[in-house]
Amino acid sequence: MRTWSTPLALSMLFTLAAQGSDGTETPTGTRQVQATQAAATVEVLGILDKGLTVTTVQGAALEDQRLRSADTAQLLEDLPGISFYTGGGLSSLPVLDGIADDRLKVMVDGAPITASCPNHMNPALSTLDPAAVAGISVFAGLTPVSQGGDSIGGTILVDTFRPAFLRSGEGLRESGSLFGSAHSVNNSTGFGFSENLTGARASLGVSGSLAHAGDYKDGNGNRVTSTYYQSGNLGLNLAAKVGDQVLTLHAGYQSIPKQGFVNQQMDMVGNKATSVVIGDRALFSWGVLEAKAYLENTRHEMNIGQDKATFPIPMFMPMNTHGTDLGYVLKAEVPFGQDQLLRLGNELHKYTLNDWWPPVAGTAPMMGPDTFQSINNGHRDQFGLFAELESRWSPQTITLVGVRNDRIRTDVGNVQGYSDMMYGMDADAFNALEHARKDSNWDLTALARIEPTPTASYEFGYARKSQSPNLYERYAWSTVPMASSMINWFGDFNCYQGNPDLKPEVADKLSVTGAWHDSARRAWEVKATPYYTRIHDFIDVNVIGTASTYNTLQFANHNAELYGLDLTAQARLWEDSALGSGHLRGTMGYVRGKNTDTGLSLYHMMPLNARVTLEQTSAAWTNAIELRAVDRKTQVDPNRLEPQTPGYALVNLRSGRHWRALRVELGLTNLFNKFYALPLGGLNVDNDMASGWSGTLKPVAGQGRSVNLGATLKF
Ligand SMILES: [Cu+2]
Repeated sequence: MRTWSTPLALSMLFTLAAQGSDGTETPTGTRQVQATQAAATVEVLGILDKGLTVTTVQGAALEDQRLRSADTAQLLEDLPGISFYTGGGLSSLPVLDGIADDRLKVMVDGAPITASCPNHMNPALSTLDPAAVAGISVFAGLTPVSQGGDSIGGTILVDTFRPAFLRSGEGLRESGSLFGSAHSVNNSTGFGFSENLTGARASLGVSGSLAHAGDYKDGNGNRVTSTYYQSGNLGLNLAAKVGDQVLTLHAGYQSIPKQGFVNQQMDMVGNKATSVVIGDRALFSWGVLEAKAYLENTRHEMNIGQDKATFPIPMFMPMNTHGTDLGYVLKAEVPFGQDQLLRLGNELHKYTLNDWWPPVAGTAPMMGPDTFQSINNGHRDQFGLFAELESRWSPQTITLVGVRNDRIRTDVGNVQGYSDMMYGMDADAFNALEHARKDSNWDLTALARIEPTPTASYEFGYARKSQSPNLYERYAWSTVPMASSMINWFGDFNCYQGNPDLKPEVADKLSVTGAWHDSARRAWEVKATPYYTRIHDFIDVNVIGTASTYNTLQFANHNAELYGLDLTAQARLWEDSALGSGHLRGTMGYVRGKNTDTGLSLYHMMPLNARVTLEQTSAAWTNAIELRAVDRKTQVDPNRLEPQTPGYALVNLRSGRHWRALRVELGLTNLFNKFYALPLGGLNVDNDMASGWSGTLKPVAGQGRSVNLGATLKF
């Protein structure tokens, strides 16, 4: 049997199947032998986790990365095609090849988590600490239907846990880690621990962390208000091996008592998230069956936070959100012979949302005397079915074809505003409408991977992906700016209104990835992914009102196109010399997006950007210098009054040393203390608020120079 040997061939999706066949337990009996053989075939095929466009971050790279930021999404920052809408220090929204936020499918331990906030302050990756992450896989190119569904962008899979077991008779193994980090730019500190007990039949893991930061300073030494945060996380993982099955349980709890949002009028003043995921992976003579069920519960509170409360005209306004994600995922993997693998799946995802804003005494009729119901008893239910066939035609040629249907039903109850006088007309009009909507969305993927020579491989194909609107896009109902300015996950200070007649988005994507390397895949590699996506019924906006510093926008279907190029390259410069070994790595991303109805640029397109890292490693040391360069942002969306941002270049240094189980890292980011504007950071609403709404909205500035210290002790 042949195994793929790309540098990215880091298996994670099939870890459990491998454990069934790697000799930790000697199989006895024919049925078990068949089951292990089936699992082995699943393992060897598996284009999913070994494809050219799948990138996995784990191990040392992950440990390095998490000493740098308390924001879990930032673990992905070195990957090609990735950028971030920034806002809160823990809650940035990833963008993959120009497609952002909840258009990406993000799964934490197999469970999708929906942001439950009209500003998307609590997206999936913000619900756990970076230290809890055991591995991340990113599907950036053509996402297989088994990894997609109700998403037009790529897929990000985060695992906090990979069950492992000892051989019988090896007793019990205890392992764990302690870590701490500190950053001078915002006086942040982070602490965490993990503790694992592993036996032959069961394993147990617990982890916890605390993170705290003040406001950061920009390159001019000015404090960027409302960039502080504080969070606490706890995780529990259990796994048990019962015959040919592995049962898992993951439970997580997170509290974020405060997190400032410099590009929003509101801050997070409380967020509690609890999650439970149970899983069962079973080997049968016919293949592998995986079942997962999850429940995630988020209680979210917004108001103006500690910085905004000190401004001349503090505008207190409590806003509460409660969301739950409940569902299951069933996947069967059935090998046919040695060369074909059929995947069948079914999933159900029931999301519920309530968003209500209590009255503020003395402010009627604007903000009282009643409770404002933004989303009342909202539901978004997804029922998906898929089939996917992976075929190996020769050791050099693999194809994958899949089809998937998702039925999405959305609905909300009737609403009321703070007062009849100001909000009654809108509420009556909305309540008179039929709210329930049903969509039936079809996805298709057809891709091939070929390796014509030992020094080149190509992956190419076509994907059609669909996504229904989120609840705010369909049902945010108020036309009063006081209320519609709160519906905004773009950081652009505009007012947003929903549109119950929105249709699902349908994206057609063509993509090819070419990878060229030396035959041993050690000395060098260059990888390029050009892509083109046409999106039918893309949910963009129409301008329905203008004011001096903002527009009132309504979500509306438009046609759009996106195209771009992701490039990565790496080379070994020297090895085994007195200086250890040296590597040069680089990534570059280019993307353009256009509303083809209006000819305008799509919002928040990351300008051309590149990162080059020279790294020197020896037995104990890792030293690196990194250059990050970002071009001017000139492609902007005038409908959102999006500002241009200047180009910039940053230099970062880091040095790490091991002493047995202790690793210490010292880093210097933004070495020259360069002042720069974040191209996807939105507008600094705080400054405008502090100046009594004088109308000076500027892009949010990035972090100035920071001395960073991190240490990890493993035992
Ligand atoms: Cu919020």
